[in-house]
Amino acid sequence: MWFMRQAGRYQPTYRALRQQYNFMDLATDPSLCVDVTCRPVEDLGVDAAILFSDIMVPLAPMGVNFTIQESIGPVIANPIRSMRDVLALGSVTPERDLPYVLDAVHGIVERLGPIPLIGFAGGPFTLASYMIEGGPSKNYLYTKRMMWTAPDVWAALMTALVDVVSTHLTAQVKAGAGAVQIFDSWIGSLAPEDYEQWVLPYMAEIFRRLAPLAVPRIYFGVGTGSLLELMVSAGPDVLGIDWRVPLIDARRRIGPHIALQGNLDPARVTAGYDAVVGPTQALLGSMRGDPSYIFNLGHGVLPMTDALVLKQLVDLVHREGKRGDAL
Ligand code: 1CP
Repeated sequence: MWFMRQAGRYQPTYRALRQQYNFMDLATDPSLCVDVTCRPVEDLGVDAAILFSDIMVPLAPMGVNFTIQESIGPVIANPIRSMRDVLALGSVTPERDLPYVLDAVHGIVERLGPIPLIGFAGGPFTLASYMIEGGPSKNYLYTKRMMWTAPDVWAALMTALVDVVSTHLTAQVKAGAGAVQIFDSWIGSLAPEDYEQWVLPYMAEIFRRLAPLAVPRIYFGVGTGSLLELMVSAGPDVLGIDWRVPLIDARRRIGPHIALQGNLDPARVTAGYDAVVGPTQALLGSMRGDPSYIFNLGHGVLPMTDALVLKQLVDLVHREGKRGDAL
């Protein structure tokens, strides 16, 4: 078990650090990054770390000019809207352009010993949506309009992103990450036929390129109830889903040959431990004897979460897991 966003604002220690440093300071200073990544593992007792970074970080050396703004997220000064914009993007060599990420991976792996580190990147659709919209979006209008009305620009952008995502993840694994997760958080905004035509071929190419690394490849998105089978056909080893689909239904739909990850509603954890126990036991019970299952929330830990309740949840899952030992 581990939590998406297990390092973040719900931690008093993280909030204190953010008084002194902005987000990118933390992500680009290897010793701070090691500390922020390892803290939740040491405090909560989860079974894996996830690199403290952001999906936008590898886009900086391409020339994407962004800031991470408080309670908004990434905001981009020069949104990508034309072929000229796409052609102006640089390529990324992680060892040259993102040395701080790889230094942090080395430091984390050394500090954590046997506990695995999960490296990550954004999915090309989700990255493209920030690049094209210029920030978080509700309807993804510029993104969808590019897909439908400028397919050559879309293909050029997605092809460039396939390269960045694949090389960035490969470099993280070579530096010591033991698994990777692709956060394609916003693909749930797409109709299945649009996902299949405009996103799936690029995702399949990424998973093909990562296969020789022989580490588990996790694929996660939000609101993906109508996309599960298509996501599996992209070729991941693990499918991460949110709380809107019961895991047991997902298992029936995707068959036994892929691991599942999820999916307690993160809002539950903000409602106190009493609101967490029953649903967690039910979730674990539904997955008892499952061929391959990783406990997580259905999306990231929310900032208003009580760190103590999260710790109690970790202990509960570990206790129940031992009791069910087939878990
Ligand atoms: O100032 C702050 O402290 C900002 C909050 C914050 C944090 C803690 C942002 C801004 N990013 C992060 C870290 C982060 N981002 C991690 C750390 C590792 C961990 O999980 O512990 C990860 C994996 C991400 C990945 C990320 N960034 C995603 C995919 C995961 C998801 O939540 O769906 C997305 C969509 C982003 C964009 C982003 N960065 C930050 C915010 C607030 C957002 C979301 C904005 C939006 O709603 O569109």
